[in-house]
Amino acid sequence: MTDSLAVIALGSNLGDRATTLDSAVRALDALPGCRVEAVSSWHGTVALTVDGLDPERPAYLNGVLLLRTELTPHELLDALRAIEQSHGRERAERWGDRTLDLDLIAVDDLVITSPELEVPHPRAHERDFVLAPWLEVQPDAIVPGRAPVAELLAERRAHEGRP
Ligand code: A4P
Ligand code: MG
Repeated sequence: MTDSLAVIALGSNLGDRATTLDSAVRALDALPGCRVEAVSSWHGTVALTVDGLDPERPAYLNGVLLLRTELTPHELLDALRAIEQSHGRERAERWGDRTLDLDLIAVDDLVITSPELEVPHPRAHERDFVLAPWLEVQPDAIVPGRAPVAELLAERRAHEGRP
């Protein structure tokens, strides 16, 4: 059986965030045919809402992990949804506060466009809270169809005038 390397982004801004993220890592490693290969550090980030960055909202902890998997991307998406549910995730508003968000960022160099799954994740390339931890675990990563993660992050930082 061939396996794939999936890039998964984790986020939490409610409850005991680090405990939740650590528990999600264990749940992903316990999935059939899956093994966690690398986990970034947890980055504290300002909440991005549909109206922009909002420091008044509870701050997020974000991270990225690499998962070696025998599951198909759709099977993996279903598994991510189940793990979110088992960690108390409730869907209220789009980009609202959440105990756990698991997004499938990339799977090898696949490009998937289906109603329920888009890979690479359509907003990953413009989000520091995905790119920075991703770079940590995979310094030579490329967003399929776009550019190297290091380049995207450097461009964003140059633009914002940050170091
Ligand atoms: N879906 C399609 N493609 C994917 C994919 N590659 N990975 C569909 C995961 N899901 C994918 O997602 C909505 C639907 O997208 C799913 O049913 C799935 O079929 P959701 O998790 O139910 O809802 P959501 O997360 O609120 O929406 P969305 O648009 O995925 O939000 P994002 O883009 O994930 O953003 N601020 C900070 N600082 N840190 C964060 O982590 N996260 C968000 C959520 C907003 N602000 C944030 C953060
Ligand atoms: Mg999501």
